[in-house]
Amino acid sequence: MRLYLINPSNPLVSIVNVKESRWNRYRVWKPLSLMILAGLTPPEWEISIVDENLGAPDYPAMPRPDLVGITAFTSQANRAYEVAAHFRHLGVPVVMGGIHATMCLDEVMDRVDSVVTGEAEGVWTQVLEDARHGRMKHRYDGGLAEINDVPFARHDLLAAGYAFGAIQTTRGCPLNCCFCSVTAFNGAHYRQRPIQDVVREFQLIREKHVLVVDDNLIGTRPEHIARAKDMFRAMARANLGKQWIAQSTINFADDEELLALAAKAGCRGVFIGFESPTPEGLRELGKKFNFLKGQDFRASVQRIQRHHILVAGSFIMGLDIDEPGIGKRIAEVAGRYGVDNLNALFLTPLPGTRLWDRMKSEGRIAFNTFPEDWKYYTLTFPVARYKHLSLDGIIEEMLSCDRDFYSMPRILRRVWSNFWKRRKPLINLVGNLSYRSNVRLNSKAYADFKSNSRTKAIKWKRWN
Ligand code: B12
Ligand code: SF4
Repeated sequence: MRLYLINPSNPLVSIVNVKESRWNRYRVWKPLSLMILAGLTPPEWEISIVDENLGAPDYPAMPRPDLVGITAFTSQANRAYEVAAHFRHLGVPVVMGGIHATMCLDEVMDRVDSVVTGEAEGVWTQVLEDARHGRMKHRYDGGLAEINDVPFARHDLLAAGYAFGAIQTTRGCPLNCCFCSVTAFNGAHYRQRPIQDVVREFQLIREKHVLVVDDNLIGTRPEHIARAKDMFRAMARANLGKQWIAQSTINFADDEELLALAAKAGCRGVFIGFESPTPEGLRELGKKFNFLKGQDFRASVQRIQRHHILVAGSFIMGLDIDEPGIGKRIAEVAGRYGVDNLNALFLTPLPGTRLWDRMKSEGRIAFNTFPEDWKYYTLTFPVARYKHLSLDGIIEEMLSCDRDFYSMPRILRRVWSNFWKRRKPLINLVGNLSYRSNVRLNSKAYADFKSNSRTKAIKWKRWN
C-alpha cells in the first residue's frame, strides 16, 4: 500500500521563491505533522512525504498511490484542493487534516473523501485500516491526543535541503489570545511530552539546527517551568550537540536558572510575541499576560540575551487602537526593547478564533471570497478592515516599520553590538538580511495584492 503525505505550497510564500531570495531557505521548515503521521503509520504502508515548498513535484510521473493524506494551514488551502482534485480525478482517495480542515470543516468536506479534525494520534490507524478496505468515513475526529501517544516523528523520511530539523515537546497553550488558533485547536490544557521521549527524539534528528515548534516552550505555571528545567537538564546531560530555537512567552526571562539551563541545552534563539507597544493593545488582543507583572521588557530581553540567546520579537499591526504612525512606533519600541529581529504582521482574522467571530459579525473581513482568498491569510496581507487605517495606509505603515527597523545602519548597529557581546553576530546578520530581503519581496507582493483588491472592487478607507 502506497501512501503520499503532502504539504501543499502557498505560491505566495513557498520556497519556490528561493530563486528570488536565497535567504528564504531559512524560512522553510519541515512539516512535522506529516512526519508524525508517518510515525503513526504501520509498516505495511510505503510512505513518501512530499513537501511542495521544496519545489513543485511532477505528480503524473510518480507511481500511483493508494491513499493521499494532505495537511494544510489556512493559507495553503487552495493548493491543497488543487492537489486533492488531481488525485481524486485519478480515483485515488484523499484524506485531509490539520488546522484548516478542523476550522473549516464544511468547505473541506466538499473537496476531499475524508476529513480528520483535531489531532490525529487517536484515529489515524483506523483511517488507514478503513482506507485499506475501501470503507473510509467522510469524517473522523481525533480531538486532543493523549500526550504519551505522540510517536517519534519520522525524521528519516524527508530529504536534505532544510536548514532546520523540527521537534515538538509540548502541546497547547494556557493563554488564549483572541487572534490565535492554538488554544481553539490544541486546547488550553498544557500537555508536556515525557522528557526521555524528547531527548531520544532529538537524537534522531540529523540537522544540527532544530526548530522546537511548541507554541509556548515553558508554559506559565510553576510546575510547567519546573518540568521545562528538568527537560533542559536532561538535554544537556545527553550532550545532544544541537542548537535550537523556540517560541516562548516573555516570562522566559523571569528565571535566571531556567535561562542558564536552556542555553546549556542548546537554546540559541526565542521568538516572543510582544504583540502591541501599549497595554491597551495587549488588552484588546487578550494578551494581558504580557503586562500582568508590569514588566520592563528591555530588561527582560537583555536578561535573555546575556545567556547568548537571540530574541525575535513579534508585533501585530491593525488593532482598533492603532492609528497612523503605528509603523514607526512599533519599529521604535522593538528597537527600545533591544530585540535582534522584528516580525511585524497584520492583524488577521483566522477561522476558528475569537477575532474571526468578532470581525465577521462586524462585517470587517474584507477578503472574503473563499476559498480563493485564503491564500492571503499569511498574516502578511491586510485582509480585514482596520479601524483607523485605510488599505494603502496600513500597507504604508508596515513598509515604514520594516524600512526603519531593517535599515542598513540599524542592522549593522545590532550586529556590531552582538559581536561586541560575543553573541552570534553571524546568525544575527543572516536573520536581519533575510528579513530585509523580504521587505523588498513584500513591496512587490503588496502591489499585486492591491491590484487584486481593486479588481474585486474592495475599497475601504477606514472601517468607521
Ligand atoms: C511550525 C509552525 C510554522 C512553520 C511551518 C512548518 C511546517 N512546514 O509545517 C512556519 C514558521 C513556516 C509557519 C508558517 C506560518 N504559519 Co505557522 N505554525 C507553526 C506551529 C507553531 C507548529 C506547527 C506544527 O508543526 N505543529 C505540530 C504538529 C504535530 O501539529 P499539527 O500541524 O496540528 O498536526 C496535527 C494535527 O493537526 C493533525 N494533522 C495535521 N495535518 C494532517 C493531515 C492529515 C492527513 C491528518 C489525518 C491529520 C493531520 O495531526 C497532527 C498530529 O496530531 C503552529 C501552531 C500549532 N500548534 O500547530 C503554527 C500555525 C499552524 N501557523 C499559523 C500561521 C498563521 C502561519 C502563517 C500563515 C503565518 C506566519 N507568518 O506564521 C505561515 C504560513 C506559511 C504558509 N506555508 O502558508 C497558524 C495557522 C492558523 C490557520 N488557520 O492556518 C498556527 C496554528 C499558529 C497560530 N498562531 O494560530 N508556521
Ligand atoms: S501565547 Fe502565543 S500560542 Fe498562546 S494563545 Fe497567545 S499567541 Fe497563541
